[in-house]
Amino acid sequence: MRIPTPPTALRRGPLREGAFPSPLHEPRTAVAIGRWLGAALVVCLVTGLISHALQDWHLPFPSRPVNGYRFTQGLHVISGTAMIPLLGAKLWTVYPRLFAWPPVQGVLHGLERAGIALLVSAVLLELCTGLVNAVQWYPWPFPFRQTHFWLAWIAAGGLLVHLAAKAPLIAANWWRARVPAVPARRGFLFSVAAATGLVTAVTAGQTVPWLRRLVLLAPRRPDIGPQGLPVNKTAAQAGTTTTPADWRLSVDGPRPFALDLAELAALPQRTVRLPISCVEGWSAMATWTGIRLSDLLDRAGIAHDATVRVTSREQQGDYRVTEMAATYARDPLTLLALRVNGEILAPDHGHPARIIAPNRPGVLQTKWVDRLEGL
Ligand SMILES: Nc1nc2c(c(=O)[nH]1)N[C@H]1C(S)=C(S)[C@@H](COP(=O)(O)O)O[C@H]1N2
Ligand SMILES: [Mo]
Repeated sequence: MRIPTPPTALRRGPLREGAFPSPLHEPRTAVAIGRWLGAALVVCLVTGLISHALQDWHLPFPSRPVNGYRFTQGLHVISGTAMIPLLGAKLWTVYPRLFAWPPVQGVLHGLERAGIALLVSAVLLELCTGLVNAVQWYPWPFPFRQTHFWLAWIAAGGLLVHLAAKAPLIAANWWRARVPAVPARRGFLFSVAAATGLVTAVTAGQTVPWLRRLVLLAPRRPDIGPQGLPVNKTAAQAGTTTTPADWRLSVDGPRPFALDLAELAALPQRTVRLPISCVEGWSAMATWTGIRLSDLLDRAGIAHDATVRVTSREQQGDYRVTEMAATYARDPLTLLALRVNGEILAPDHGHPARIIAPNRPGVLQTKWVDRLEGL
């Protein structure tokens, strides 16, 4: 088959013959990197869906294992971060194809190229917004969570179409032994793997304890913050720096009651070890002391299977109210905590009282709680 070339006038820059001399712009390299990228994308998608199911769909997840969300969300941010160098390498490998001639060779080819454009844009946007969110910066006017969610579906759909369109090429290049050797390929793949490993190693310490000493690039160190625990929203940001003298916790149910801090502190206290696992990828274990939520609910006569609404003293903010399914509210480890790591809660950690429950996203661990209601 004669490969069409661009008209003479256009044969310059990336359209000139031999514009891309590297031998690595070839399918076997693309397939090798694509496999890692695809695996990271699947892990990222599944763990992301778990996070959405917990935060937005209120699916009945179990409250154990206590570290479940810490694990899945840690993996989400780790796999997403690893995708950045992998995607860079993959795009570099295939980008000469952008300048293929003619640009569109028919309806199917045109559709395939449009699909790839959609896939690449969705993944790039997803990774950029995810990364920027992980450093707690929201410089755009659209809601992050919904955008991140829908882009993920576009990326997943785009990937399926891409895999289907490229299936024969992928199959032909799957096994190294069946394709011609390219001298620089091993070195290149090794460098890509090393770069990915390095990026992972210097960021994963925000959630993986034994990588903590390597955490150079992660936005947060899990052991730095008041009382040895990072803070997402500070009391100053929430407008809750001082607790009013007449503060009370109200519990609304068939037998409603209200208690001040001294009365709460006089109730039987429990101590639990539970992590805060932030959706932004950091997590940290802490020792919490407070009243079993279940004890407070029982005292108000709230039914065992009731969902519980938790309200914060914070006036505004997306996380001032949470609804907690009975599986969490009735877990013996779920506390209305008054202390952390042996000290009275600092204002930044939710003084005078906050929720701590097992296997929950950090955003649902409401701080500055002043009201509980059975629904
Ligand atoms: N009322 C209220 N509670 C809140 C938040 C908030 O913005 N408002 N942020 C949540 C988030 S995103 C996280 S990760 C945890 C962090 O708890 P910490 O700051 O005590 O570590 O608090 C959660 N509780
Ligand atoms: Mo968070």
